[in-house]
Amino acid sequence: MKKVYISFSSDIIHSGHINLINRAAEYGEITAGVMTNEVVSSFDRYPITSLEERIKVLRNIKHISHVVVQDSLYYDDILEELHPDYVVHGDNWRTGDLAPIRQRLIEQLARQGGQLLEFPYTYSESLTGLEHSMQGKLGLPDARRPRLQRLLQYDRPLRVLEAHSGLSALIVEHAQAKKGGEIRSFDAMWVSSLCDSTVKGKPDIELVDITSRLRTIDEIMEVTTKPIIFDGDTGGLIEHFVYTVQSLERVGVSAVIIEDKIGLKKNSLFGTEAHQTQDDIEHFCEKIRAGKAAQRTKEFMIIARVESLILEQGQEDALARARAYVAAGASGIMIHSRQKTPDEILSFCDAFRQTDKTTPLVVVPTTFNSVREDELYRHGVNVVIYANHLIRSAFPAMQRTAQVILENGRALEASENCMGIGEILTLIPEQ
Ligand code: SPV
Ligand code: MG
Repeated sequence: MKKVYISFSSDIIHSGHINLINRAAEYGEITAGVMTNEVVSSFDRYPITSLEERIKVLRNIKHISHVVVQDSLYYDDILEELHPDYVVHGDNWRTGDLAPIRQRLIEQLARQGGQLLEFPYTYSESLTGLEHSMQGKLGLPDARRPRLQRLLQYDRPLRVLEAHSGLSALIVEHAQAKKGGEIRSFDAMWVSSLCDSTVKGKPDIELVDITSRLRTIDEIMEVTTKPIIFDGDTGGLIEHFVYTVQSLERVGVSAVIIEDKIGLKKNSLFGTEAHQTQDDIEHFCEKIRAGKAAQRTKEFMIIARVESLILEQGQEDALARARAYVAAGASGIMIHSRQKTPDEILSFCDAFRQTDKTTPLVVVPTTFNSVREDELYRHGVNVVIYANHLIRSAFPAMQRTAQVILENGRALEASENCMGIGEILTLIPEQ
């Protein structure tokens, strides 16, 4: 009996797949591969159903004899292990993002003495509608909120970029880069207090109130599906924070990060140049405990942000605080620094990981921006937040355009910096 391999990324098994399976069955015994959520979401939407459910569905399809997990976009490992005579695929991947994967598969099959069989891919109008509605569901609060916890299971650090409006959030949602055979995208969005204040022309001092911050979140939620991490500043009064937690959960935010400062908060990147007071450990632990007790969903995360390095209190203080906050129930620790090199962050992470292997660690490499995600991951970091880069890149572009119009008394010279009218009109398609 010849061996046939087909890999599945979709969580909707439709008649097109069944046609493919029936044709493949004419060539031999079928092993079906199920791509992990991590692999699927690197080039398609995040699956609505779990890996386990998708395995179960495939196991129960006539003609499928075995089901295996495919944990890479590439077929290399699976081919080494299975040595199939045939790999079957729809013919819809000859161009586009998956074309390099197809090419590498063909080369490896040639070396192993196998063959790629491509059959016409059939996809009906009604399936397009179903796909659209699945995409919409991913953005609903109950589907969005738990996803951050699931993404934290990935064997890589999560990449998070700031969003301060619907439009900037769409950029985070859709940005993609192909690098070294990998398709990269952002995993989640950071609703930064700095950016949410700056875009409103206000300083980052907890002046923009929670009602306004929730409006920003709502704008973002309306047009995107990726999980949201909310910058909760100090969390405010404990008596207020418990309400904030519930409001954030209700709208579908996945995590809030609160920093251990008290009184008038200033942005951390001022460091000791601005007067800032660190909260005492016990009071901040009480805030964490109150927030955890108030939350209504099990997946919502309250991440405690340690400001000891910012306020030059040293690593031992940072470690003592981080451990106390975890003991108080914090779902993760964010450690912040304004050094130009990542040394103090890496040193903290190494020391923290000696006694705590599991609590998620979050960093914000704004000043120490030469460090790469993989180096941070090697030191135990789970989430890397690019906290202010969209607003910092948008502002100089807008400023330059205003200047050029003034200098020339007309807009012609500014046009080269601007998107075309046709493009802006169709940038946001109607539903
Ligand atoms: C923010 O983005 O608002 C932050 C990160 O809190 S930082 O500006 O570095 O303090
Ligand atoms: Mg902030």
